[in-house]
Amino acid sequence: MVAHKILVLNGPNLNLLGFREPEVYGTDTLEDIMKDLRTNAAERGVEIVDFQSNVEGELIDRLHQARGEVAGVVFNPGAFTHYSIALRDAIAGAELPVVETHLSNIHAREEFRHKSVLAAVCVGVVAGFGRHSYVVALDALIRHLGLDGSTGRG
Ligand code: CA2
Repeated sequence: MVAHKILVLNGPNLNLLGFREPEVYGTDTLEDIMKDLRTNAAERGVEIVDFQSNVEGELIDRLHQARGEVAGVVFNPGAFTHYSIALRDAIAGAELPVVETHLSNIHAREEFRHKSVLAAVCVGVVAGFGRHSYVVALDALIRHLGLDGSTGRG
């Protein structure tokens, strides 16, 4: 395992960021967000690998592949958050710390978004800070893993 490598995984429709519904999701593209995150991570000695897919099975395959490849995962599962038991099983099986991450505050939105079927198998959840959610999630994961020189979980 390469200890200082973190996977940032993005689920369905996140490839549309910056192009549609800017009033909900802002004007930054996913590439803008990933570029900033890569710079932020590099300053802390961490390498980011990222992957986006609209296909549930591809996200599952990427989680399987991540085992032994990265130290942890920042994951915005998009709408799969609310109903994908298959992704929940993949996260549990990956035996990696995963931080569920959302741009929007899912609890302040439609009721069907309040429920996450993934949160219970993640180490934590960050939601509601727009693009900064990814930075907060990355920071929390780095600290959780003790990559910042701390002892881990806090
Ligand atoms: O707030 C988040 O990050 C979400 O994971 C975003 C998902 C949504 O289904 C979750 O409930 C919360 C949506 C992904 C982005 O979808 C777009 C749709 C149209 C235009 C731009 C993005």
